[in-house]
Amino acid sequence: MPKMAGSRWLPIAALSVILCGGVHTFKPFTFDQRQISHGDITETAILRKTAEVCRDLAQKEGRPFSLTIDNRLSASAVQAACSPDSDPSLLSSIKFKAAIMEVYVNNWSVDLSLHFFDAEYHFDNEKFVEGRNLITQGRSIVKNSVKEESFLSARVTLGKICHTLQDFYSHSNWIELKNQVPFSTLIKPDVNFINLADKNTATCTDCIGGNCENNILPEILSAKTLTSGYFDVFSGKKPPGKCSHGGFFDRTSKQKPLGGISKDTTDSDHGNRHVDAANVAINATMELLEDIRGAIGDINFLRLMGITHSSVLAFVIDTTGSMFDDIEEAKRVAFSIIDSKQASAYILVPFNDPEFGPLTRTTDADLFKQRITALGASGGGDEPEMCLSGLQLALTGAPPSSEIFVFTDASAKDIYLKSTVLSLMESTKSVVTFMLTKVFGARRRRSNDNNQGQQQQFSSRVSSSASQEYQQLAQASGGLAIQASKANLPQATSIILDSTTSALVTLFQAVRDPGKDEELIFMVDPSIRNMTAYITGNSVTYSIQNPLGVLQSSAEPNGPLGSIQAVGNLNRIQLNQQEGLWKIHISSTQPYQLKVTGRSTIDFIFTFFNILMDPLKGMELNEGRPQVGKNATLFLTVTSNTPVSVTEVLLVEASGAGQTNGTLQDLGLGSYLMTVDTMPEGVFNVRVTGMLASSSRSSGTLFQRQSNIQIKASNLIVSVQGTSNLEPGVPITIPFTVRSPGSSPLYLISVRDDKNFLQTFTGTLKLVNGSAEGSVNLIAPGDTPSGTDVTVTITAHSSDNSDSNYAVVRLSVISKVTDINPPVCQGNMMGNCSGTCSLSSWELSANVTDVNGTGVTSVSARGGNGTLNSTTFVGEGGINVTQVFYSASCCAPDLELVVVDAVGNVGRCIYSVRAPSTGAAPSTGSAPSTSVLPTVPVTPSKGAASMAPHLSVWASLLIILKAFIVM
Ligand SMILES: *[C@@H]1O[C@H](CO)[C@@H](O)[C@H](O)[C@H]1NC(C)=O
Ligand SMILES: *[C@@H]1O[C@H](CO)[C@@H](O)[C@H](O)[C@H]1NC(C)=O
Ligand SMILES: *[C@@H]1O[C@H](CO)[C@@H](O)[C@H](O)[C@H]1NC(C)=O
Ligand SMILES: [Ca+2]
Ligand SMILES: [Ca+2]
Repeated sequence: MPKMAGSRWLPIAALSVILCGGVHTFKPFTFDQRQISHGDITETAILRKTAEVCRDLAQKEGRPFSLTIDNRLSASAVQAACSPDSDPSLLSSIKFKAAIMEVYVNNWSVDLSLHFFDAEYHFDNEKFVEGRNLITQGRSIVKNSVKEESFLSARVTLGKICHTLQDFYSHSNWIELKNQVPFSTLIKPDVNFINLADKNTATCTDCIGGNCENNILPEILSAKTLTSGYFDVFSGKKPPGKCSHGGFFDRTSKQKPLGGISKDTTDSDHGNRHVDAANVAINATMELLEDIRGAIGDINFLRLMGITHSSVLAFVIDTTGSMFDDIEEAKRVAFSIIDSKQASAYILVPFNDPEFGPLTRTTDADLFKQRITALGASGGGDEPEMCLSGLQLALTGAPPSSEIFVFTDASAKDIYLKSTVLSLMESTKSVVTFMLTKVFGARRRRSNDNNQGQQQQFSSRVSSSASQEYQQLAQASGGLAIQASKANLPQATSIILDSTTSALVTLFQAVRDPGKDEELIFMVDPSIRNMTAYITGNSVTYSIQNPLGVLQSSAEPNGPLGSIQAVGNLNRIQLNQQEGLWKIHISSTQPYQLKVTGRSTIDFIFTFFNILMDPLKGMELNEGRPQVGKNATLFLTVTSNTPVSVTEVLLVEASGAGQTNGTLQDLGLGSYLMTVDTMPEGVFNVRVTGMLASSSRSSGTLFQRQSNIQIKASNLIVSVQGTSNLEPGVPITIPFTVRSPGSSPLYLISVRDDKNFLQTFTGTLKLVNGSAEGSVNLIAPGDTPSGTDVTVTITAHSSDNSDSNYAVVRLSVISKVTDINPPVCQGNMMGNCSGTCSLSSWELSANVTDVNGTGVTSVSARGGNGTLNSTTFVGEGGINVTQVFYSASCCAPDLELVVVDAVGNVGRCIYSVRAPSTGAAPSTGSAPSTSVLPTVPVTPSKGAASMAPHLSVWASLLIILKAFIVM
């Protein structure tokens, strides 16, 4: 039976409109402001929780914190509140926004994958135990991934479990049971479910006409019995008397009892509770985030959310015999960046031949200094070295959108990894710059160059074809291939210092091969600081004109527009500030590349979506290259610390003047959707143009940004369905599909991973009716630590190698978790706080234990600013006890101890010396499993801010499906 897919939380409305002939009234680009989507819920929860973490850190450090934490926060406001020491005009929130986007795109992917049909992923069919298992297992992965510094993997899993958690509030009767707080049992595997409806218990009567109030049976409501709607696209079967999900796709709701109870949209059967459900889902998401925060700590929580305003320093260094000078120079640059605190994380990958790696990834500057100091230059044998193997490790290990620098003087022996490296660049959007040095003959070869002039003859180990390969890789990512002599390298490395400054943006870039006489024009807005242009190429001459008409030629190192530094094939031009249209007139017949950067808070990130509909497998979200000749959807987020609006998004030809326009839709909160009708062939950058609201001008000012990464479309699609996690020692198979309408039926598959877990894979695929399936088999060794991630790149090439596409899969290794109980506390409070608070103090002495568990690994204090000390001893029965002493002024009467065990179970012990309040006890879903002394009642603040939902991405993504569905 052909399967079809629809939606759960929001898109069902959009789809059913399409399918029910509502096409005539459905306006694809006018979105319904009343709906709150998974994306809205996730983003709101992350913004609020992140703001709370920063507020608590400020409190701990005695700093003021003035941000009001409600549902209307913006990423730039939270970023600013979290970065009190930064210059706000150079404080970009792009990494924060990118992290949020990574989380919610993975949240969506649960609906756009095989899991669409799996009830437990959506808390359908009363699968409460199974749904909770997904959440708590996923939560362990998140915590372990963070421990291993695999933040991207942590976000992937976090997004998925947020989906399941949020669906509970839409698909169960929790809201109808008049609960206004999250159901904490969903994140507490040690608490038993009570009052679940039995399989034989009827729960519903008919709901006819939609938005029905009373189809849940009165005895279910009065006994507070928990149930959820059944959902089935195919058979429509459900146990007798059970509630359904409801909506167009759910055939169970066409059986008695008719109708459903979902709150996915305001148009759902229980749509009048949509907003209530979404608001509790926001708080439930925050509760999950709070639990994760407890286990990983505040600093790691902020790193997980991308709240870091300094960059990552990522070096891939050739350590073969001739590299002594280069390594010394890399060391010097790294030390200077570390000492000026320009980077917050460091990545180092050495490569040699045949060895490469290991990857060092650390936030510890001293460790990085040690590792880079320990590098020596030796070995390597023949000329080519394992450069791309090293680069592959860096691309998979570095955060997305990193700047990676490769130092080498040799060609790549592993050039067969080129397509893998390109795929990883595209999927991570990291920028790779090559520092290619040339050896003066004396070092390795005979030479005739004793003259010191510019006309020196180089003797390069890098052959010209190899340097072309590096150039292609650099350009594809938006980086540069810089060629310098070893002696000149120190002048060329200023580019590394440039690109580790904060708020770095790309204004313009172009490549030409061959060059021609041409004028290139770009727009500079008033937010831009430290504008720098880079031109790489041999014998390139140019002149630059600023918006006032002032000229400077390449022959003037210090002119009216700025200073030019020429070294090797690189011209670095630091330009004085001047907003308006700049022109660079380049005359050269040689290939060249131009890139213009600056510092600004206005930046953007994007991803292409292919929405696939497979008659056998359902719907799928695919993030590979878009398809040639088909419509393509680009999801885009813009950040800025001042109000901006995007007016145009173009695909601009990387090596020519061609441009492709699309339809732009504003989704709110800085997000946009751009749809290109027909994806052209060729290589493109994304260019975003918009308006900067300016207080001094009535009309506003234009800004322009360009993507670093080059995009190209493909005739084929490689997609991976329903990936799972890896258990140490247990083999898994990842099935993948290659689809192409093209004429070439034979495809060559290459599969690579960064951990050597790969066993076998399908090497060639012959497409039948435009598609074929293959598989990849992996195994993680038995001793692989939980939280290790592996990045698998599956690339398909047409047999003539003219076309390729890829899928990048990230999997996490997770061992079975048997300890599900958080540590517990037993404490005594001492002191008398009845008088003037500043004159008295109180103390707590508590024993923290994790009986039969993995042991207490951390105890921290939240809320108070007293002093905390702890010691451990072996108590009765040989149990390890962590003894905690806390003392604080009576003016700080509250304390929350956060106690964590070795697998990340978080317990909270709440103490207060306030007079017990007479307010009602909080109606949480389950009692805390820790011993609690007088508790501070949780009083919900009045006037909870109304959601300002941004428009649903879904509504518009799904219009794309129209074509599939009517077929
Ligand atoms: C969510 O939590 C906030 C406090 O964190 C509270 O003010 C609000 O009322 C809660 N909303 C719901 C719907 O529970
Ligand atoms: C950026 O420009 C400012 C002046 O506008 C200058 O003081 C500063 O040194 C520059 N920073 C860098 C990293 O070039
Ligand atoms: C996408 O392309 C199909 C034809 O391939 C067309 O029917 C559909 O309307 C297009 N969708 C959009 C949003 O342009
Ligand atoms: Ca070699
Ligand atoms: Ca435990």
